[in-house]
Amino acid sequence: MPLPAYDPSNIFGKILRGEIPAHSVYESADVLAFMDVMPQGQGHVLVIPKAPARNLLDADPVALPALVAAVQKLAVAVKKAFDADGVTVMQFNETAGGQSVFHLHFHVIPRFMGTPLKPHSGGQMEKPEVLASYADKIRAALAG
Ligand code: DGP
Repeated sequence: MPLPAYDPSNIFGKILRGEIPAHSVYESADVLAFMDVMPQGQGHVLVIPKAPARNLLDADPVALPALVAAVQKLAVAVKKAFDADGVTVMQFNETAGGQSVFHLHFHVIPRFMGTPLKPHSGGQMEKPEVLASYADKIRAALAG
């Protein structure tokens, strides 16, 4: 089946255009990182390219090095920010692949021994003040 075209009305497209708010933690010319509103664990960050791409299947390979470098930067930062034991990086493609927002993104989640992840897109919205406190810690780790 052919891949549908990128639809700029997706929620991450709106965040990129500043049409809806997000708790941003990192921005470069190519990439934005912000807190997931339905975190699967404390400090769950999403890293997205600014260039339009539905997912990894249609992304311009030219955009990937900067994106993956940012994923690494955020993985190191969340591990430090939360003194985590490890970090899980996830990425989903198309509905059958578990994707629900159709702008390419990587999930970066600090992990703690013995603490399972909450369900993916579990529908549990985190309180804005909690997301803001996570974002503060990650920005501090990036700055330090
Ligand atoms: P995926 O299934 O990989 O497409 O995951 C999409 C993630 O996006 C999911 O973990 C929940 C998160 N999410 C959904 N809507 C919003 C939103 O409006 N703002 C933010 N920050 N995250 C969102």
